[in-house]
Amino acid sequence: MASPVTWERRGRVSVITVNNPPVNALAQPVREGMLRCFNESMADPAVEAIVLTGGGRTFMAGADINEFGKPMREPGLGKVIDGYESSEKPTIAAVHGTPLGGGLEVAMGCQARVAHPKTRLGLPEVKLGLLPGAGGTQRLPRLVGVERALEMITSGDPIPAPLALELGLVDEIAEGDHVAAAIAYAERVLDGQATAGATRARDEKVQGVDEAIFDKAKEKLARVARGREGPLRCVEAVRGSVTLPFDEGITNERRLFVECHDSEESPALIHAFFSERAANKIDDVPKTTPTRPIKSAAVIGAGTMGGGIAMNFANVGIPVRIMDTDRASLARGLGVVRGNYQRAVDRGRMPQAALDARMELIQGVSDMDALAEADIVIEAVFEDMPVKQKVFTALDKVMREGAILATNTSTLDIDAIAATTRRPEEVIGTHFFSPANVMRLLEIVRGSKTSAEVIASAMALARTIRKVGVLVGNCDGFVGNRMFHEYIRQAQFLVERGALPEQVDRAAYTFGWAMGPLAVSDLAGNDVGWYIRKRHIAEGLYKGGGYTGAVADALCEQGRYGQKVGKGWYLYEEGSRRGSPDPEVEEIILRVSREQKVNRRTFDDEEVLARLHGALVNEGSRILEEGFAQRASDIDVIYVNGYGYPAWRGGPMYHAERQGLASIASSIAEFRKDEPALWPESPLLERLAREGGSFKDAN
Ligand code: 3H9
Repeated sequence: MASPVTWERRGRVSVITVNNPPVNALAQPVREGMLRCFNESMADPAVEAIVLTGGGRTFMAGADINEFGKPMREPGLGKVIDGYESSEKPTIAAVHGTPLGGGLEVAMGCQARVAHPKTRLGLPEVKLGLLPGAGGTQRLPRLVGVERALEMITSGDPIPAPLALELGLVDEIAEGDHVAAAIAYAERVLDGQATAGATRARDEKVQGVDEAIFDKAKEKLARVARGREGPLRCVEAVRGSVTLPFDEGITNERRLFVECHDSEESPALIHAFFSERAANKIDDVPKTTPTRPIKSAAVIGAGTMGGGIAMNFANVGIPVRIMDTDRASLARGLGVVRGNYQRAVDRGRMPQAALDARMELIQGVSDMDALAEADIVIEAVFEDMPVKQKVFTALDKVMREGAILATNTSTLDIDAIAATTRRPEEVIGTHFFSPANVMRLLEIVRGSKTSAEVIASAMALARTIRKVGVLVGNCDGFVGNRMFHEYIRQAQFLVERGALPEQVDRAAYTFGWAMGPLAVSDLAGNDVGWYIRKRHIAEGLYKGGGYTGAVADALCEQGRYGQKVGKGWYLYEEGSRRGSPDPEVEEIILRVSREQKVNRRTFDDEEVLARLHGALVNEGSRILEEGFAQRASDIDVIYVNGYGYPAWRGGPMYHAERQGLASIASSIAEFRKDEPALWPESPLLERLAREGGSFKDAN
């Protein structure tokens, strides 16, 4: 097989090019090829300098993530980098695209770096539960200083080329072609011109560092990382750049890298990375399906959701009209949007000019005719079928041919909405998660008639507005909320039978969830769940028992709708989002338990988690076998990006496999004995548990 790395001589300079599409990952054949081309260039007396570059869309975007978890195949990346760094012939990296992770480590190993102006450089390993393991934690601090290196390595966020130049991470920004610029740079080095230098990063000194910076960084990270070790190990590795000679720093980095690699969080985060990419693939909607350009958008409803959805469009330069028939609501909604941007400006995250530009793109209108020419319209009105159907009947009359008609419903039947139009193939669900301008998930719901082109266009739109789109089927609550419904039912059950809200939430939070289930209800509004429970009762969902909403109903009857009114499952002080336990809630709980003639008992945290997670996995498995999710990993993507499930645990389905499906199925079977209506059977889960199978086999 042809090597993915080639070299050619251009005058005195050897240009070594890596071609391993799509992102030039540093797989074993690449490492071998880089070493071979280097050795051949060194052996050629006509070569006086070496330029290393990547073909296609980017310089190397890192190690090949598929290789982790398998035995390392020689040559290791460190060995390759050592060659380029210690070379007697100057080595220059010509970078473009996204030199990330091992890719940036290679570039830092070269003796100078010339960058295309649009390059973004970074060490994102921490996002995969790893740390830069090919010298990055030792070379970056030497090039940009310890403080900046710590920030880049512990956040994993890339920096743009102009900043990299300012910090000394790159030596020059190319004006034209970056490879030609790197060759010219090499020529200047060879000619000894003062404007160009080629030095070894390892020889730079890190000086004047107050070591307290490391403990402070760890303290800060421990609060956010909550149980994760990877970010803390990153700090320890960078500390080595100050306290140890270079080679010992490298040994220390390697030891910490291996610890990360062998941890539980790294494979889980790698699963999350690949799952996100897999979600893009849809069996019956091939990549070649045409997509419709979306150059203008419209949103119906100027509430919190509508405003948040509109911001997504404005953020990427797409003009958007928000419609609300009530002028006061419209003005209030636009005010909230402006307020959100203003907060970003006040915190220094956005310049004032960007606020102005984005507000310019958002136009409030009170007449549906004003939306007619939009490429997509997203309805975000009250979650009520007749209300939504009325909107769609009107949209069908007004919207131009070829427009996509989307609903932001979080639970309702897309087909029943589409049926009110003469174009059900153009109707799709785009379920945003609150706050819609922040949460990354976009559940894309296909109706029975939605066309492949509309599905492909909605998936493409998700990427354009920087969301993670996951295609799901049309069932009550779709994937995320259908599972969440079971999870909340368990949380309510626990409270009704003996636990207190703070115990349930603490167990979930300690596991790593962003918030416990009852705190989430307070945030979303307890009235929302109440409304849905009433609908479910009317639809006969609890005819066979299994209703656990009595305490939640009692809270709502007393107006305890959650954060927005200052009280719900918890009590909220004016302006605070952090609730504290309220003795009044405890009284309500005890009263309801008495009324239900429940003998309250204690639950340990292990059982709390077994019930919460058992409910999620059981329902996830049912969704999978009913075909409403394409694959188990899609469910993980939904939970990590839309529900605050800890990414470093991979997702509920991944975590379940890790725990063992047999043990989960057996706990569920135990729970089912006492509460059959709460634990509907999942034949798939039971079969996989019996046969030792994996959800992957069921995709
Ligand atoms: C590392 O470097 C460790 C070292 O420090 C130490 C070593 C000793 N490997 O995201 P996209 C695939 S850790 C394998 O859709 P985009 C991806 O799965 C690594 N495959 O494109 C997808 O495949 P498919 C540090 C990779 O343009 C395809 O490429 N580096 C890798 O939106 C396109 O990806 C990172 O963590 C990889 N490293 O974004 C960078 N990267 O088409 C991770 C991508 O079959 N990568 N693929 O679904 C990224 O952040 C983005 O992919 C990137 C491109 C920004 C590069």
